[in-house]
Amino acid sequence: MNNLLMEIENEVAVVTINRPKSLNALNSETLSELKACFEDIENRKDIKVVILTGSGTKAFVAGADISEMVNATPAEGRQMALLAKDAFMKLETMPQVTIAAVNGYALGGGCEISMACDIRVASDNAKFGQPETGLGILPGFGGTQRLARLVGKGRAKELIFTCDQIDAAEAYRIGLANKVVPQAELLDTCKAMAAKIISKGSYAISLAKQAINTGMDTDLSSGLTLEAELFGLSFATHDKKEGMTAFLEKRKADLTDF
Ligand code: DAK
Repeated sequence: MNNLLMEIENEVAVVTINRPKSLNALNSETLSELKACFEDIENRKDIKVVILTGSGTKAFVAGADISEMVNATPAEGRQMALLAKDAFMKLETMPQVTIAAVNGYALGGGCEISMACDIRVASDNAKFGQPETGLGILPGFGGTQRLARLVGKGRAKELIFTCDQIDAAEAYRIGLANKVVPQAELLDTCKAMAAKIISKGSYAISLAKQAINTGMDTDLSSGLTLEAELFGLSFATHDKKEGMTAFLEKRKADLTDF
């Protein structure tokens, strides 16, 4: 991989987009590597949480690579769109929990890839924004859909129509960031959150993720039906038996399913 770094420790994979000279902008090669990386991770049992971040202290991801897009043909644009769609969908639907460690600018495709993660933790210097309409395009990596779902239609429209950048505190206030921490504490905060998540039932978490993701895209009744099905499935697991038995026996549960 030319543009990604991956470190695995304690069942946590830290995936770093590593193009600091262009503020980690997403070119086709990086999108292709992200797709392959996420396909690999989704089938691994030794990784339970993925932390996605950008290299350096200035940017998480400053968007799609404008220098590549400027002269791209429609066919190349289409190819890029398909790559990104596959990579972002994998990120969103993989059974592992995904945390975006937003360590600086998260603009355009950068904001969009952070929104395909389950949780966003921002450093205090982070800036979020969707500047696409200023470039004559609209957000094309899911921004119109995921931003509206996360912060509501009115705020999403304001951000997309004005191209305003918002700081980490404002992102937290509107529900785009789950937490804001000093930059020096960003990765440790994400790792601590990952450890807490890993101590719970990983299979149950993957079912809950599926219920939330699918349920948000459907009506309440269908979402509740899906929840009931997945709830039933969790009763077939070792973790359900162990978790409840451990509670009754007043001991710590040994949860192992994934
Ligand atoms: N692409 C390519 N290079 C970039 C870049 C980007 N998005 N962002 C920054 N860089 C490069 C700069 O060109 C500069 O390179 P050199 O001049 O040093 O060679 C280097 O990174 C440092 O950037 P600056 O010198 O500009 O640094 P500043 O501190 O002055 O400004 C900034 C930082 C983040 C405010 C500024 O760099 C900036 O505004 N960057 C562009 C942000 C942006 O507009 N991003 C959105 C891109 S549009 C698609 C779907 C979706 C998309 C595309 C296609 N399909 C369906 C096919 C998504 C589009 C977008 O994301």
